[in-house]
Amino acid sequence: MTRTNGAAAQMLEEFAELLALSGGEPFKVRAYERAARAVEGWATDVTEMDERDLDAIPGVGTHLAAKIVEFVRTGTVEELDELRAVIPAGLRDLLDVPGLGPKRARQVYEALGVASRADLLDALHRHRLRDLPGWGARSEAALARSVEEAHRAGERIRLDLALALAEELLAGLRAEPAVERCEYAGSLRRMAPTVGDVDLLAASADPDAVMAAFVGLPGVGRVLVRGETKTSVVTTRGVQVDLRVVEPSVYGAALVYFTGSRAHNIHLREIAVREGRSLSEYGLVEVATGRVLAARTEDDVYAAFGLPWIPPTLREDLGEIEAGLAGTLPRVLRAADLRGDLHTHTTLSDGVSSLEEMVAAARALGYRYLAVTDHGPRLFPGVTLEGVLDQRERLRRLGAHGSMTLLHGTEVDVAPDGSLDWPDEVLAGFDVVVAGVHTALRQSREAMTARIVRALEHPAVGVLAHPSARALGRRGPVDADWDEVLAVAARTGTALEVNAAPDRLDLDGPLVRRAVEAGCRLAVSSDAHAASQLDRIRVGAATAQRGWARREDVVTAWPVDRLRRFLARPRG
Ligand code: DGT
Ligand code: CA
Ligand code: CA
Repeated sequence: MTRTNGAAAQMLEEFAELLALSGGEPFKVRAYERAARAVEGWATDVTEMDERDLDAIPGVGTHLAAKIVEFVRTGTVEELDELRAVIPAGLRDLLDVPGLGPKRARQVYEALGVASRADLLDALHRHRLRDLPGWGARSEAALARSVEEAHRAGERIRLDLALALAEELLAGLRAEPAVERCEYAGSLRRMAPTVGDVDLLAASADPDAVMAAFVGLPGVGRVLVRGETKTSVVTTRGVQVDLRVVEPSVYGAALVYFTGSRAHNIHLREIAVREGRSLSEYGLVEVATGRVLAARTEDDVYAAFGLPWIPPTLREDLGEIEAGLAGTLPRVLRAADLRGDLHTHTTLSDGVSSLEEMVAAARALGYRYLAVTDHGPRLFPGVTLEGVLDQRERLRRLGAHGSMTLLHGTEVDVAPDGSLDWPDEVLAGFDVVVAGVHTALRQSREAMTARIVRALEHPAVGVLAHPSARALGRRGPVDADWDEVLAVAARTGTALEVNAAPDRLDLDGPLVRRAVEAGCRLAVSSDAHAASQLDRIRVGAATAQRGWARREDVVTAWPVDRLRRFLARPRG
């Protein structure tokens, strides 16, 4: 994705928000949201497109094409400026309050004058919402809970955005001759779903030159701290970035230290102290003599503890040090082990790339197989059986050439009672059925567990998509009895997805670990809605690593024949 497409997408999203707040028609709001997703995923830079090219992007009609052209030409859109002027800024902040939504944000503004988050907290404390039409004590309490949860999550940054930023900054640093090596560290290197800030580490004999280059990089805004060893800045988009510079001879020790986690470091340091040693960002040192035992590489540092190199995704002090010492640390899944993808969309439902483009992109990545799994009619009423069978036919023709296996699948919606889109005989005709919960997410634990179990027990369902249905920064996981869900998935042989969409990462590390321990199979998939999004599975692999998944546990890493036998087996 290019920067301009991202900026144009943001403009369209803001439009959607403001339209929603000003009481705009829901279909119009959705049109802007859909266009934003399409523009973001579009491969050609919008600056190189005229109105007619833009019109050809799915979801972008002549009306929105004109707005994008105006935005590219002038940097803003007049109609958007007018909306901005009439809607209070504080009211817009309310849209980020999980569980409120534009309609209710407008309602509390008009009825109670709530025009900021502070106003909302105040109104919640005084129980002023429960008497509004359509509210009650229960919905008031639910909102209070979600405001509290969001507050706890703080202003953390999504992993994919932090990764893109870090890679851009590192490319800038690598162009500076004084930089010998540099990479990202901290929670970003551990591939946590969200990160508090971006930590970078560089090796150099000339820290001044590195710091000077760093503060001059494009996108760097305010400088918070500038020192010999550490400089902290805030980017123009408000993300804090810390850069540490160390001597090349201690790079490995510094990398261990700044990768963390804090708990992992503390555990290592305790072992060192017991052995008359000290561990810091400058190395592992023998206290009695001051001799440096290890510092240059991470391998050296871990080896001095009698440990194998531990992948950063495992460094959470959740048993990885004990397992390393005992020689039982598993060889976890690697991104390169993945051979294809079991969850992707095309323009048949809500994707922005055509079937042909998705297939070509998967071929270019060297995949052994690709499953195309457009939504069924429950979520996308425009998807007809005729359209699906036509897609199947086109897929078979595309698959006739070349060595990549093409699987025809569908992503079905699991209804509140656990039933699925399509009659059973239609479901049986797909190579793979991916089933996911998308609506009615606040069911009770009993109802939600029964709903998921029914989907797992359906003979045609091969994969349970994004099992917890969480949306990072917006909503937490559904309430389900996970022990029960995992036991049923293990018994029926239904794979649980590790969905790599950046706002999902679902299952996440802790649930992956429980799933592996329960004997479940996993499927790492991209849920790509654009050809450019297939490479998300890299982050999916990291998420599976965080749960100690081995290659053996992950069906998307299996040879195609074994995968096909797995998918063909009736479940239940
Ligand atoms: P974040 O930024 O909240 O997502 O999490 P981290 O893990 O990136 O934390 P951060 O940025 O505060 O520090 C980066 C790493 O530096 C951290 O993972 C471990 C190391 N570190 C920082 N402060 C301390 C400390 O006081 N003690 C120890 N042992 N390690 C520290
Ligand atoms: Ca950090
Ligand atoms: Ca930091």
